[in-house]
Amino acid sequence: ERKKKLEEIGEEGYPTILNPPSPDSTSVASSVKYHAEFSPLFAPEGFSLPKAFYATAQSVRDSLIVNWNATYEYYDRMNMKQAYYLSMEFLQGRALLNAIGNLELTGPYGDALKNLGHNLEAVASQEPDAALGNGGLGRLASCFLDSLATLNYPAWGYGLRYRYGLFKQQITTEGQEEVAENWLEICNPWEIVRNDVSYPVKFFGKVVSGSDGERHWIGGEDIKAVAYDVPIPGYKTKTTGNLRLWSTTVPSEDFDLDAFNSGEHMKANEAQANAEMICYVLYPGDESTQGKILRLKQQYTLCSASLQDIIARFERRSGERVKWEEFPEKYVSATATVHHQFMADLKSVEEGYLENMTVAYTNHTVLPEALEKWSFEVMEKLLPRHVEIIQKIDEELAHTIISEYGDKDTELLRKKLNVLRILENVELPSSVASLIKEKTIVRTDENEETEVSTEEKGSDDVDEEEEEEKEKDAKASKKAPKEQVPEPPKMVRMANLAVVGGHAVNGVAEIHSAIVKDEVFSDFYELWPEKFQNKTNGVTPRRWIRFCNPNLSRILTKWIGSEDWVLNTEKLAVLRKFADDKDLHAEWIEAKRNNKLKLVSFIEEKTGYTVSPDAMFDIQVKRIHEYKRQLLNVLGIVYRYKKMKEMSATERKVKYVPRVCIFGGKAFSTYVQAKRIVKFIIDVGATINRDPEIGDLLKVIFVPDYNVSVAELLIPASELSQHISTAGMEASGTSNMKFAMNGCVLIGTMDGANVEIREEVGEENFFLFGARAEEIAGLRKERAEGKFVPDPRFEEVKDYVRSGVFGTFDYDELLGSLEGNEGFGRGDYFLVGQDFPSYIECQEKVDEAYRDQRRWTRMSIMNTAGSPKFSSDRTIREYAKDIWNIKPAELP
Ligand code: T68
Repeated sequence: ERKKKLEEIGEEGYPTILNPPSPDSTSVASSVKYHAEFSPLFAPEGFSLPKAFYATAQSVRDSLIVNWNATYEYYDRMNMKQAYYLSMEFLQGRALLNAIGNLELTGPYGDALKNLGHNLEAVASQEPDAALGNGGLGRLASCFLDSLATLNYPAWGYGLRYRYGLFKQQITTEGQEEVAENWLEICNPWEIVRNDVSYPVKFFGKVVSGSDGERHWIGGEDIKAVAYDVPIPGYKTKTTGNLRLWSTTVPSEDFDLDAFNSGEHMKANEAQANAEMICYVLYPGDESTQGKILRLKQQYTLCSASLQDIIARFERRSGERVKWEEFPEKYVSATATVHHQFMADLKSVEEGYLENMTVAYTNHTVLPEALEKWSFEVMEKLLPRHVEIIQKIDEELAHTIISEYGDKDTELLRKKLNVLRILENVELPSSVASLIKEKTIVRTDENEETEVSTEEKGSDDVDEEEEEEKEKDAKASKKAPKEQVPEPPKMVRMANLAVVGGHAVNGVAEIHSAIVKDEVFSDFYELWPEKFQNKTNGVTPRRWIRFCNPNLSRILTKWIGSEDWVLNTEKLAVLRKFADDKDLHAEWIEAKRNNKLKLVSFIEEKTGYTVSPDAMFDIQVKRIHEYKRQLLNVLGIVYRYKKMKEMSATERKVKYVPRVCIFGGKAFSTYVQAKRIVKFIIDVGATINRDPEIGDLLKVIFVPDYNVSVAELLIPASELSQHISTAGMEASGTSNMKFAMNGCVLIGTMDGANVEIREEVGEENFFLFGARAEEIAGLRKERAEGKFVPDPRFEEVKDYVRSGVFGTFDYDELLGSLEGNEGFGRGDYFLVGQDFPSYIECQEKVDEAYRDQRRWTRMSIMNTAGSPKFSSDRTIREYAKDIWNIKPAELP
């Protein structure tokens, strides 16, 4: 079809793609100088590093805009189906080196800057990280954008333009401190504000029936979402994707001039402040009701503005005749992230065009606290019309459930309604309720029939019965009856809404997708098995090998024979042939050592500690979370330290390989236990690093403010990388893929993508330990029953910490969480004690393998060679084919 259309319109129908600053250093230099001179950001005199960065970025942006416009125009004319990736997070990191790398202009920019007195790397390091995300979820979204553009898929990302990204982390002897990340302080040189692209977004108000028979949402608070576009260059292609970020403000007529003139200055500004607040921070605290409302406002703003934009584009591209029934097939395949897919803001949902057709739901976590529920009352206030629509969807779902289970088993019907419904503790309309009542007549004995309505009983049966018993007891003892149990809160389960509304639901690694099907959404899976899929995550080999590890890239290109591996990671498998080649080994070791040397200086600069490049670099970097078990790692280090102290100098040199244990990661500001873990790591480091007896045999480093740029430095320098979550809890993990690609050997549990990495790189090249996902429930149960007998080494290590070796901080709350056997917060929910023995034994095997450098280098090569599957290009192709139904379209 496309070919035909091309013939019709002819090549002239398309804009000539200008060759932006032609790729020679003279033209690049003059473009940079132009921006340095005319950019209003800096005083005219001088050419400081920051000024050089902004001028360079603006010069690169010129090239991106030319390609962006051509791409946009092309999609417009071809009217092709486009995918939209909606995510509350995008963790883009720095863009300069990535952009000039993708445009193949690294050489000319390097030379031009040299002529202007600067070094490209130093200029690039001026760029603040765009940290509009927390971790894996946001970084995945950014890798996807890179692959989409590189593979010429017509696709855009939609997100929010947070004024403050993820906080900056400062590390002191007290632990973590958070400082606001003012990433827009100078300006974001990559974005293009589209003041002509804005949409109204409404909150609160009420719904009335109009004379046209329709329901209308009126009154309330109106804000305006304005589009900011960030061009996303593909690698070696003109296709330039787009990340459209919404910023919120008031419609201009909303400024209260009267209030202002009568001296009420703050009041005049109130609406403005309220609107702008929505995009102020990423994940505003949601402990207060106000915080909850703000988060819901954020999620709704993203969905509402993006959908209005998508629909406006559809209408515009359709010309005179808008065929709504074509919308799903021709246009949208929005993939929404986590619980943010609140898509009911469409008349078309009611008309049935969009539902089940165009929205796909990707689940990224099985942690119960992340499967978000909204208070029905809060939602009713904030989005009254949507709640009506949700009720309608919920009612339809109830009918589906009744027709599926109603005639079989009344207990089952009740159970299914309880788990599957979108609305929790909310009554169904009387017509449906009576239908259910009809179906749920329970025989209590042979002569008597009792009616039990689902709404009255449901999961609270036991409590109510107990309550009655207690009342009887109270009467008998002539005491006043106890107060009634408060009504259970009415909630909207967003994940259920997403499963019901999505045409596809997927997990992000094989094991996670199995858990999604068989545990988290097993009842939905029974209802609609065809919806469920797996799409194993991936990462972009451009940023995560080619640009962050030039030393390794040169080796790969040389041994593979060309640079094709950047686009076809399958080629990496060629390395297997040379896994024992002495020359490759020598080059491989040298590249790793050079990367380690860079990290040594960075560590010294950031922490003041000097570490030896001859030691093994053992790294765990990720968000600090109990389930990710940084605590297991650090307790393992403590155990190692204690054993070293018990030995003679010679003994410990024979037994242990010198190691630098590096941690990095941020703890959510209100997550107390995670912050204690940070403090603990710092204290352990403070003691060990200053112990003259230990010297270079063991160092413990906490790298402050871990972010994308720091990862780009750490990953290439790493030799052992830890992915040690409690099995079944890490949906996928994506840094494990980056480490493997960069020739790093993994130690890990059978969790997330570890399972597939191990399969690809070979068991002998992966250090596996710990309980399996299918054992976890049983182990927790045993634990709760007091049957768990801790390993004496685990007790020993905790006692050692308690003895005060690492300072006077009270670690009782932290260690206490690993003890006892009752519930969350205690009773070692994440099974650190359970896995401790197998972990330390596995670490001994690591030492043994590392001591044999030939064996280790082979393992390292096999990890890179085994990583082709983990390119996000593969992931994106699978999504495009199996879920989104979009095709690549290269610009003519
Ligand atoms: C991560 N999820 C998974 N956040 O933890 C990680 N956030 O295993 C996986 O590799 C990655 O997603 C990409 O798929 C997150 O970072 C969430 O899932 C989440 C959920 C609700 C609220 C906030």
